[in-house]
Amino acid sequence: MRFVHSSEVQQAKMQRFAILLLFVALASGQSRNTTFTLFATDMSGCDTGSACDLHVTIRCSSVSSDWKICGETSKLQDDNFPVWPEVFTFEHTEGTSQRWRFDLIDEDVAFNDVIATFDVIVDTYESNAGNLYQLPLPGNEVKGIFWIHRRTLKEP
Ligand SMILES: *[C@@H]1O[C@H](CO)[C@@H](O)[C@H](O)[C@H]1NC(C)=O
Ligand SMILES: [Ca+2]
Ligand SMILES: [Ca+2]
Repeated sequence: MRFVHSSEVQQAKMQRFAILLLFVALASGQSRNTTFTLFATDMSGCDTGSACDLHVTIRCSSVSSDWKICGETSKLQDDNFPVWPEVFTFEHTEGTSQRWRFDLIDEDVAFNDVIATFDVIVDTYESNAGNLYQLPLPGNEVKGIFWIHRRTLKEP
């Protein structure tokens, strides 16, 4: 009968831990910045008798950070094809469950309505080769398409 020396057990544990760390490092890839602007097309149904009055708030979360506000556009009055001027840049690390949540909000006299919420898995967004990411509104009342426009910033 052979007794395993405690330092051998310790060593085996260390090895397992090192392998685990390696997997985490491999699964969560490199960080890089991703830049986009936002627009919407063919909006309708926000108000009776006038066009939509839209702005967007962006919330983000990841495996290491709870939901927080991380961006907001300006408010564009009476515009069913709003093109928000703000340029957003966020750092993305693959494999860290990063999410963006876009709330599309219509301004009203009495109160503002969140007319649509879009959840985007950033890994999925980033693996998409195109420059335009299309998010149709699911609602019956307010219709339209919300777009994320990937931008490439020139190196300085
Ligand atoms: C992303 O941009 C910020 C602000 O310009 C910068 O501090 C950061 O180092 C950049 N991250 C990467 C991974 O390039
Ligand atoms: Ca209006
Ligand atoms: Ca309105």
